Amino acid sequence: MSLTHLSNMTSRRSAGDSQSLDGTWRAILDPYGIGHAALVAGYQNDAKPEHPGHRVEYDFDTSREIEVPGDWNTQYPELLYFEGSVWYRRIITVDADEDPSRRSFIHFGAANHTTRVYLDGEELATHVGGFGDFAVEVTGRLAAGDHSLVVMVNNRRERDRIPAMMSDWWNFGGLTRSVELVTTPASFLRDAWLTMAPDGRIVGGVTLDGTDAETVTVSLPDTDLSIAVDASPGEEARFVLADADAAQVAERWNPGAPVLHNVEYRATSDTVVDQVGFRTVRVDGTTIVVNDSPTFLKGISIHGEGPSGGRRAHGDADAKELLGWAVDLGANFVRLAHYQHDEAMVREADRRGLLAWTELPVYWGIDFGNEATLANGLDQADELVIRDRSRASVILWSAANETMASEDRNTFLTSIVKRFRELDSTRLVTAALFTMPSDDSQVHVEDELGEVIDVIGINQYFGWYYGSRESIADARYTSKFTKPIVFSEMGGGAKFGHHGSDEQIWTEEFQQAIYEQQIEMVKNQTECGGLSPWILKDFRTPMRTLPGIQDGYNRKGLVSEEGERKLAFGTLQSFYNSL
Ligand code: GCB
Repeated sequence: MSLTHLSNMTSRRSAGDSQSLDGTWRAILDPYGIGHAALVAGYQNDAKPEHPGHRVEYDFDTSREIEVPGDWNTQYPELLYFEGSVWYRRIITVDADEDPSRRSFIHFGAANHTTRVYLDGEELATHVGGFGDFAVEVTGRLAAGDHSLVVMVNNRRERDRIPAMMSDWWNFGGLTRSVELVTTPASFLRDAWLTMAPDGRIVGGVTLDGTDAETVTVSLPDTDLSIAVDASPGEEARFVLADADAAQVAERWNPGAPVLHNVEYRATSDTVVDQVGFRTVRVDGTTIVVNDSPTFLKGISIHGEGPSGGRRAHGDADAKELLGWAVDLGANFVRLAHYQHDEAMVREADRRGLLAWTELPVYWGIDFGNEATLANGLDQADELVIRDRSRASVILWSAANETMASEDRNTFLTSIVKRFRELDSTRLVTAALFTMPSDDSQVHVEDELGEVIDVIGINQYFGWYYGSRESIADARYTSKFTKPIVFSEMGGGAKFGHHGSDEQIWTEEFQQAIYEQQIEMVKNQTECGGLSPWILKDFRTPMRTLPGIQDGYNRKGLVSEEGERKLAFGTLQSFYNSL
C-alpha cells in the first residue's frame, strides 16, 4: 500500500508546504476491536444517519475530544491503562481543488503501535511500530471540500512485536507525535542527506520520487561548494565530495561547540534545505574518537517522556527542556532510550552540541526466531536511519537493549546491524548488553554480539540489584573484543524529597551513595569510553507499584517526574564538571 518515508520534514514545514493536522480530534474507544464492522457501517466510514429512521450506532461529531499530538493515557483518567484500539477522526477542509502538478501525503511523527489510515472511508495503509515516522500518499484524494481522515491506533502488546509483551515503561497509546498534510512537486526529493565519514570525506545521498531522471545540485551556500548528482527515480544516488570540496567545510561540529552549515539540495522542481554539522567519529581500540580527539562520553539516559505530567514527550519545547537539563548536568552525550525519540530531540541535540545514542525498541522478550518480527525490525531501522542520518549529534545506532544470547538473537541482531551499516556506514553501532557480575565483582564480556558492534554497551546495577555498595568501586569490566565499553545504565532509585540515612533505601542519600561509588568504579576502568546512567527523569511504568514511593514510576531519575533535582544530580554534575 501507499506507505512511504519522507525525510527533511522540517524543510517542508519552513517552505510552507505542510499543514499541521495537530489539535483537537474526535475519538471513539474500541476495547473489543469491533470498529471495522460496527453495526451498519464501520467507524472508518464516519457515517451519518441519512434519514430519521437510519440506525448508525456511533457518531464521531459528538464523541470525546482528544488532543493530537498526545498519548491518550494522560488525557482521560479512565484511559491511563487502556490497551486496545482508539479511532481518531479529523475533518480536513480543502479550499481549492488540488494542483495536478503536486502530490500530497499525510505524515505521522509516530503512532503507537499499529495504525490503519482511512480517508473518506477508504483504507490507505497500515503501519506497524510505535515510534517510527511514516507517510501515506493521498494524491488525487483531496478535492475542494471536507474530507474525513479516520485513523485507528491500537497499542495492544503482541508477542511478535518490537517491543514485545514487557517493557519497563508505560505503553502510551495514540497519535503521540505531530500529524501533517504535506505537499510536494510531482517529482520530488523523497530523501536527501549529508554527513561526514570517519576519514573526513563528506558523503551523502539523494532519492528522487518521480518519473524522470534528474540532476540534483547539492550545495553549501556559505561556501563555494556545489556538486551535481545524477539521480534516477526510486533509487538512492550516493555521492562523495572531493577532498578539496570537503576541505572548504573547515569548521567542524564539536560536542559543546556545535557548528551547523546550511545545505541545499536542488532538483528540477523541488528544493530541500537542511542544517548539517560535520564531525568524524570512530573508535581507536577502547577509545571513542570524535574529530580526532579521544572523547569520553559524559552521558545520561533519557526516556521519551515529557518534563512534567508523566506523558509522552513530543515537539521542540519538550526537547529543549529535557536536553537543557542534560546540559546543566554537564553532559556531552545522551542515550535516547529505548526507542526512536521525536526528531525534535536529535535536532535539538545538533543545536546544543550533544552527542546522541539512538535506539530501536528491541527489548526484553523479542521473538527473535520470527521472520515477520525481523522484517519489522528492519523497517524500524530504515525509519530511524533515514530520518536521522544527517544529524551530527547522532554517533551511535543501538540495535537492542538487554537481550539474552541465542543463535536466533545473534542472527536477528546481526541483520539489524548490517542494515544500519548499509544505510549509514559513517557512524558506530552499539547495543546495551545484559551482564551479571561474578562473586569477585569482575565481568568479562564474551557475548558474541560484541564481534559485530563497535561499542559495547553495558547495563549494570551494582549496589542496587546486586553487589554490596562497598564492592562497587572495585568492580572491573573488560571484554574480549578490545572495543570501548560504555556503561549504558547504572544507578538506583530514590523518591524526591525522601531524606534519611544513606543506608535507607529510596532516600536521595541512598541513591547518591550509589552514584559516588559508581563514579569511583568508572574512574578505575581502563576500557571505558563513557557512561549514561539510568536515568535523567523518573518515568511511568506499570512494573513499579510500591505505594508512597513508586506509585507507578521508576524512581531512578536524577530528577523527579516534575523536574525536581535529587542529590545524585549534583553528584554526577560535579563529576562531569571535573573532567
Ligand atoms: C534495565 C532496563 C531499563 C530499566 C532499568 C531498571 O536494565 O534496560 O529499561 O528501566 O533496568 O530500572 O531496572
